[in-house]
Amino acid sequence: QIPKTQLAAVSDDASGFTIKEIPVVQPDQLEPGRALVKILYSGVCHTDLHVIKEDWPAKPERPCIAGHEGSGIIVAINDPTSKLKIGDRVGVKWIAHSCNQCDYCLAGNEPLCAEAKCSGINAQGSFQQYCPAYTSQLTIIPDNLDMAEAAPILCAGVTVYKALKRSGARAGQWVAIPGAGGGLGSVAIQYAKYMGLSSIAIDTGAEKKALTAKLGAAAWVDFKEHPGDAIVAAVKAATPDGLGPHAAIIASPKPEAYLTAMEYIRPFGTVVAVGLPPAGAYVKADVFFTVLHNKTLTSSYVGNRLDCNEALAIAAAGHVKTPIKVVPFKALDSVYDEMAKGTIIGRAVLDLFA
Ligand code: 8ID
Ligand code: ZN
Repeated sequence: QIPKTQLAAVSDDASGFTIKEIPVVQPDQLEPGRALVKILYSGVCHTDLHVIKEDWPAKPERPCIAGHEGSGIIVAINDPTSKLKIGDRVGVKWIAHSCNQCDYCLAGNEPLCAEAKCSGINAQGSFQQYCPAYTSQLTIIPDNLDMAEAAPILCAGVTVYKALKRSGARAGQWVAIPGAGGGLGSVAIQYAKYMGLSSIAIDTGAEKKALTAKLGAAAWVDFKEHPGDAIVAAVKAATPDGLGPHAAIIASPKPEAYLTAMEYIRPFGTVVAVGLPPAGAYVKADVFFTVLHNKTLTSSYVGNRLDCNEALAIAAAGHVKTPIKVVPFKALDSVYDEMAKGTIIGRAVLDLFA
């Protein structure tokens, strides 16, 4: 029942992509260590847009098939050493492969593995109906989690969950989330709440304000109403003692969010860099006050396999529900357009067979 051809979003250059018919890797053609995953749903992450547009120093190998929030079913496998089997519900993530033997992998830092492969960069991603995935990084999706809802957890969910852990913020404390109305931000609010944190949603527009309030944000700051440095006072004022949040998870794809965060976090606070604006973006930190106020700048890059399992389990238990809009595969172009304009509320998820 595995077809010979499939639809895939293939990008030949930075101008875009086309959805076209390409061959399906047949079971007897699968390389060792691979499984063929029938992709049912794939979230569209802003990373996919950065990748095909070549925003970053890391450029994709062409032709590239992006997509890294793919949920699907294993329909063939060539890996006798793996416990995975045909019929398993699995997720295709940003980290598509890691060696699992180097020091980074052994310590649970697979994203830093020198041999890591990334979906859309040097591995095929989930914007295709049948993905020849590496078994090394396939993630099992819990039975009781809806496949469309599971998709965004595979990147947005695990990334913000890990970033919140790396912030060191504890129950009772405050966290600012620039980008709160987007894919990463809308789940960050919910993981933060689950971890006992109060969040300050930073984004723009009435719809995102309403969404972030519904998802449990304790406060709202519209970045367009407080341009430039004016946002510093507004974010500090959103905390009960006026000192500012204990942490900030930067989930914005634009560089502006990196210019004020080190200033609005409270003394001893931590900024976690997550959003990845195009090359040439910098974090602004005044040296004197960074030292005198003992502030920390750190970063977080997706998460490891255990982080992802935890993020999925928290969602499966009902604590996190990504605000998704499921659209047909052929809508990918308009999703990218809206994403570039910043008008997507939450996360768009493609139905690969609609
Ligand atoms: O591992 C990582 N570090 C990782 C993992 C996954 C994604 C990093 N990312 C990066 C993406 O590459 C992208 O740069 O995180 C960024 C956010 O991805 P996303 O959540 O998928 O983007 P989105 O759904 O488009 O949401 C972005 C939101 O940011 C708001 C927009 O209004 C939108 O709601 N925003 C913008 I544009 N400028 C802002 C600003 N100055 C802002 N919010 C606050 N302040
Ligand atoms: Zn992503």
